[in-house]
Amino acid sequence: VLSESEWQHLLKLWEKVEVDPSEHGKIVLLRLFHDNPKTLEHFEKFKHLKPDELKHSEDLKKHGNTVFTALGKILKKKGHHEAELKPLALSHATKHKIPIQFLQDFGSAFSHTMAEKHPAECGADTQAAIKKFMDMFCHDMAAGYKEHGFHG
Ligand code: MNH
Repeated sequence: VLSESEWQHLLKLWEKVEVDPSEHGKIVLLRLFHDNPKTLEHFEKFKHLKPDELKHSEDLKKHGNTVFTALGKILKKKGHHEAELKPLALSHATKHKIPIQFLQDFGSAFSHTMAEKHPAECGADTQAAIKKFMDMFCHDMAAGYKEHGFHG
């Protein structure tokens, strides 16, 4: 459970993200694919691209926007995100089949990217809040996965 001040740190950081969610999403996804190349294999639409094509892909920006718009909606619920997580758990368990480990890797890529791009908004308190938030997200997604019989 996050404290009110931890949520406030996250919401303040998110104001920076919202200036350009597609660019933020793209950078985090590129970092995820670099850190764990297995994650890329799950994307039919990206896995055949050459590194240079991936880096300049408009479609990756579009997907980055999709992911970060969803993440922002979840964040703004400050823990009351059951309704937002339900469809995500369903699609990521049964359609995309994304192991929880990959969601954790996404969390690390997200946290590292934020620290690099927004150092002023990413002090120790905010970094700890990001970790708590992503841990909660992964925990709740895992619970959703189990309901669909996926033990990723
Ligand atoms: Mn993910 C599609 C949100 C992490 C793989 N993802 C989507 C969609 C949303 C989304 C929204 C579009 C609607 C849907 O299919 O449910 N995804 C997220 C969020 C996180 C996330 C908020 C983390 C936070 N997703 C991941 C990770 C992977 C992944 C990590 C793989 C390693 N997601 C996918 C794939 C699709 C998808 C694959 C389908 C993409 C497509 O072909 O359009």
